[in-house]
Amino acid sequence: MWTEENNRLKKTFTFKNFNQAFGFMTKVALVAEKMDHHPYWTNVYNVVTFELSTHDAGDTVSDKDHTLAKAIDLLI
Ligand code: HBI
Repeated sequence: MWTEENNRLKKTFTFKNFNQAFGFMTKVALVAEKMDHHPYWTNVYNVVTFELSTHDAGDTVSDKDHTLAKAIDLLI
């Protein structure tokens, strides 16, 4: 579930292994580039964590973040 805190839209995804996690990240990267909206994210082995915000909107959560969050969920 995406949660909003400290002007960030956050969610953590856990995969079976690094290959699964990185394959997911590759798909997210292509979507993000198409949207010209890029996530702050971290990856450690099988865990990918997003903290979405919009610099251009004063570093707060905007409609673009919610749209990207929905697109990310569709990749699972
Ligand atoms: N990605 N998350 C995020 N927030 C932005 O404001 C943003 C972005 N990607 C590209 C982008 N803005 C462009 O409009 C330029 O500011 C680089």
